[in-house]
Amino acid sequence: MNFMANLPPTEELQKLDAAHHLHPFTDTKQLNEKGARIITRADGVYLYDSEGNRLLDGMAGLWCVNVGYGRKEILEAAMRQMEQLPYYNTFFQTSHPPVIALSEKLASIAPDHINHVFYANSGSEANDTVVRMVRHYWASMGKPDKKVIIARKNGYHGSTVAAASLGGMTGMHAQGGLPIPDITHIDQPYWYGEGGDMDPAEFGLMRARLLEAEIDRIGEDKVAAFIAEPIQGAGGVVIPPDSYWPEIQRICDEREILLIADEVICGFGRTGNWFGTDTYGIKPDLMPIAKGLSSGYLPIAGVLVSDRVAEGFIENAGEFAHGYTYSGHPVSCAAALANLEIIENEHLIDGVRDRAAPYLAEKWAQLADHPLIGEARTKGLVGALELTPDKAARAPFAASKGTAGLICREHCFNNGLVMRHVGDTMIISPPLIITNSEIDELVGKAEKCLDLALAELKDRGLYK
Ligand code: PXG
Repeated sequence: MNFMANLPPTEELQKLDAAHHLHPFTDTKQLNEKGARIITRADGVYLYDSEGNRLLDGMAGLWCVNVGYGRKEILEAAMRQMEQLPYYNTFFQTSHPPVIALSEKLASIAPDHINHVFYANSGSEANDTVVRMVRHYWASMGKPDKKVIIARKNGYHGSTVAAASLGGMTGMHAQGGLPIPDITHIDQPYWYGEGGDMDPAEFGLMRARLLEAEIDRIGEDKVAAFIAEPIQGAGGVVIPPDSYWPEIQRICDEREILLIADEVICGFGRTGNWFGTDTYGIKPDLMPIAKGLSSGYLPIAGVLVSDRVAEGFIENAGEFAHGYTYSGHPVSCAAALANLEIIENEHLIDGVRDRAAPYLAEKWAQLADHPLIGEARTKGLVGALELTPDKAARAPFAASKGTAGLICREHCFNNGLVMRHVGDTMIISPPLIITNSEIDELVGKAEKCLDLALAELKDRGLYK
């Protein structure tokens, strides 16, 4: 059935969706009872559903639509490339203009010591590449025992077997027999949730030094790398105290291990610089990238590789028996190039740093006065609100984790705002093009929905 031209009623779409479509990260039984919300089009920072509702997309899709919806330049670039060369691979000693141009472009915007890229189609694939590349690198350098990758609890690196193993979500590990061997997890720098009475700076140092302790426990000769997101996104926008990253960098500099900064969310302007590593002054050896690389218009991802690793790898690794049919897909590369051009031509990153981020920070901070909010934090254009029934104690609700978050998210959805919840933390990551008046709208709606959530929590006896 092709109903793209003439859309059937919402109910019919929902029925068909329930009959044939298994959704990611979804309890299908629960969804099918309720019916999915059908998003039919989008423009700028707004989504429209099949019932004609307009929603402000506070999540930029899934942290990816950095340049906003409806950008004709990307559409036209993809169309031109489809006409010219819709597909060819990069496996058997061939290349093509869009992948060459994009690689050169990425080398120019990446930190100075990074000049190579290996392509994938999703952040998960990029992180699977990371695991194999890092282990094969050390083996090629004559150190095959350096296999262990240290990651973080509650980190998110994707959903494939290796990427979910790097991730520190225990609920994911429980499904499908993860993690794979030789991956360990240390505690995250989540001050609000785990810092107790400690000063944030002191807490940041303490959590960073867990890396040193873990390297000592395992033995430096067995550790290949440490991987972390500059800001933990899916884990609930965990913005580390300023003391955290410099200490991690010191440890990595002193030890023979690679530093991997997962830039899938932070990359391409989200924190007010090209990369989260620029914002935090980190010098990583590898950077997985995805999402904002094409603003989600087409799937494309990659691993940016430092000169140190690339040189050793090229010299010693021989054939790297790894790659995807669509590594460096020409149409995705053309879309990514057009996307990067928009980011540059419209000075979107300066706009985040100098205008949108400070404006959001000021408005968002005011939400901390709301009776339901224990902490309101932002960095660049990501933000989080911690819901609590007791601000002073940062106490959890007397209900299973996520109950209050879900209540709040539902009110947001029903009132024209997409704001996600991770447990009882509300999070946002709007498109970088968001204007100040759209930020006003976002924060105004968030406040209204906090009021509605508070009333419902009181009704249910969860807030006294
Ligand atoms: N690394 C990071 C830091 C991510 O946030 C991935 C890797 C995996 O990317 P792919 O393209 O394979 O999904 C991600 C993805 C959420 C949510 O609900 C977050 C992601 C994906 C899906 C949902 O916050 N991040």
